[in-house]
Amino acid sequence: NNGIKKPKGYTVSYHANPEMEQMHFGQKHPMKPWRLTLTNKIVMAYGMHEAMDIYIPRAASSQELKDFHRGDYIDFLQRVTPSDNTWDPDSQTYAYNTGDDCPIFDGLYNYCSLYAGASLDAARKLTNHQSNIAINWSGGLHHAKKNEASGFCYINDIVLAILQLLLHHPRVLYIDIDVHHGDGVEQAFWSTDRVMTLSFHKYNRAEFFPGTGALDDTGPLNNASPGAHHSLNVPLHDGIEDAQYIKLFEDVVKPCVRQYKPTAIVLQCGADSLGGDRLGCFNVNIKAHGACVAFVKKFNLPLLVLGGGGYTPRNVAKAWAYETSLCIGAEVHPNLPAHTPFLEHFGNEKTLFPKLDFTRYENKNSRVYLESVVMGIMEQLRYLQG
Ligand code: TV1
Ligand code: CA
Ligand code: ZN
Repeated sequence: NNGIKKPKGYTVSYHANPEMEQMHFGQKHPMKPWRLTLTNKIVMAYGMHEAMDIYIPRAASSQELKDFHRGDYIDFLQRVTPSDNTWDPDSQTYAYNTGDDCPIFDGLYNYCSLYAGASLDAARKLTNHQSNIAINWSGGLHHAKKNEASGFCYINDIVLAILQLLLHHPRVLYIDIDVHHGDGVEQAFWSTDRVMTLSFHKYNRAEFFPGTGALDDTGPLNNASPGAHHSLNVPLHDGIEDAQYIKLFEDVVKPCVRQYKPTAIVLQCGADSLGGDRLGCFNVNIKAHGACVAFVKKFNLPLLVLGGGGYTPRNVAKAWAYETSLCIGAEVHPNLPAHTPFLEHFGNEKTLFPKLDFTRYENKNSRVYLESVVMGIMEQLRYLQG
């Protein structure tokens, strides 16, 4: 043991099923489920498992998946195999938007029901008070829609988990720091005031997936709809840096919590917002990404912590392991323990806080621009509780 103790006064649960980690989207596909193996190895090497309740979650049932998704879509995921030709000549797409981004691979349904089961179990640990912070790094797949796959996501485990929380909680705040817009979650709760969605993301309508999430997309335009002003978006340009990102996050999240008064928070920690990510374009370090988790933790509300994107596996694993340590409030040594398996996957770089590659994206976020974004958010918040 590395002297990591159970946190005082609260419980952290960690939901991880190793069966998921073996799955393959395909050789060249950026989504690598084995980044979860790397994450868990670091967590264990530090001895963090001693400080948490560890659960190997069950798969979600098809009935549970249908609480959000349409029945025929779930039936399709359940029976489709890689050799089926699902090409639809009428729409010129594969069925239910499967294809390059969302391939049909061996074990797909098992993969989907496992990450969804983990998020459901995690949410239920929170609602039955067995846990104060519940972590599922295999979840956070925010693009999946009611009846189609999108952006590497098939089942929206976040929506399913929030629906669980809503059985016990009047208001849930959803925060998304993945570099992509959390469109699937936003869309699912667009018309309700019981969930506030808040996504930070790179925004470029024509050039960056999924192209939604402008500052003025804040809910139904009809002010009579309860959902009006309850979808918040923080659109960003390339290259945002640590100090800017942390300040922006705090300047936006704090008033959201003060105005909306959530009784539970769901935090999607997509690690593609880190510098040097294969698909991302920000210049955020692991410590700054973690600072967002630490800030949200301070509200002392039931907290569901989820993964999401993250395409440079060695950095994803370090970020999520570090964020696990923040959740349990443990100080960990800034070098990985010597006995960490797979050190070769970390380029033999033992530091938990490697120098990331910031050469690819120049910072295009001016101080004035970020101030205008904060003002835009504040303007939306003024509409709440009149
Ligand atoms: C197969 C092989 C698929 C190599 C996909 C990058 C690949 C991408 C691949 C890729 C890739 C995207 C689009 C274009 C929609 C398409 C988990 C019509 C090198 C949460 C999802 C990004 C992000 C989807 C998911 C995006 C998440 N970027 N190589 N695909 N079109 N898709 O732009 O938010 O992180 O890139
Ligand atoms: Ca986001
Ligand atoms: Zn992403």
